[in-house]
Amino acid sequence: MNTATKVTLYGVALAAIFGGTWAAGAAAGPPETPPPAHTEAHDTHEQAPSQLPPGLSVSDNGYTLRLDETKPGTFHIEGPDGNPVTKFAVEHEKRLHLIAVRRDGSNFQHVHPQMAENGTWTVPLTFPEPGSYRVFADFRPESGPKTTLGADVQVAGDYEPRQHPNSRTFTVDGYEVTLKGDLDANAASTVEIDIAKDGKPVTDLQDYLGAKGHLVALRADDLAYLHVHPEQSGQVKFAVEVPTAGKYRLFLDFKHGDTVRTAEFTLTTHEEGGHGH
Ligand SMILES: [Cu+2]
Repeated sequence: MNTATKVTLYGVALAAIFGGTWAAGAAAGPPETPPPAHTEAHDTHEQAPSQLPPGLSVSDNGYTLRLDETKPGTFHIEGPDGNPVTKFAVEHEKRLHLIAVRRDGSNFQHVHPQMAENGTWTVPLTFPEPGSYRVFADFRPESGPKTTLGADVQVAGDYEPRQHPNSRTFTVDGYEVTLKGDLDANAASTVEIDIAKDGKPVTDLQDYLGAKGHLVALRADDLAYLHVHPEQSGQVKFAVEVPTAGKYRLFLDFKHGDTVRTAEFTLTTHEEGGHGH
């Protein structure tokens, strides 16, 4: 592949990944700057503010995550008018998904808070170990775009960060969970997950959040929260939009025997011409 082709593909991938952001930005931004028909590599620096991956900011698209400092499981989403948002669209069967993970990529939790009429959300959220945690709220207001906001919560005590070497297999409660597929930078990558128990494939997974499992993918260096879509009904298969080369933490929630369990993986993007697998 020559350099010109690479640059073009890079631009196409960026346009595909950030197409939604462009549309939202164009609607809110000055009318004299329409989005370009195609994206050149040299334009990248001009796009930085609106094209960051989701989850890196406490405030985005006019919405702000307001955690109750004394009770991190209590919070509201402040809307563009400064008031708590009370109307949310249902996505993956819930109006809001709350994810908590320590900054070292450990202690992942995915819970579904309840909202009071005034827009205050609550969920029992406990942090099992000291450290700095990232809390993400993933939602779509009825009158706004899909948004993921993140805020930090500090849990006092001696913090011993963990290393997460690359790993494609995880065992939880006797379930052996294996991730297949590679992550490619600047692209939508497909990963598929096999689940076995006692050496036999589990073929009767229950639906969870409208699919055969729910995947959260985070960029290890900054916990950017990637776009992930279930690819096919009936399979544990996902498209993951990977913005940059590097290491990623992936967390799969799956349901079997009426219990939701989480498997976690660490992948580094596939290097062209490398020895990834
Ligand atoms: Cu959820």
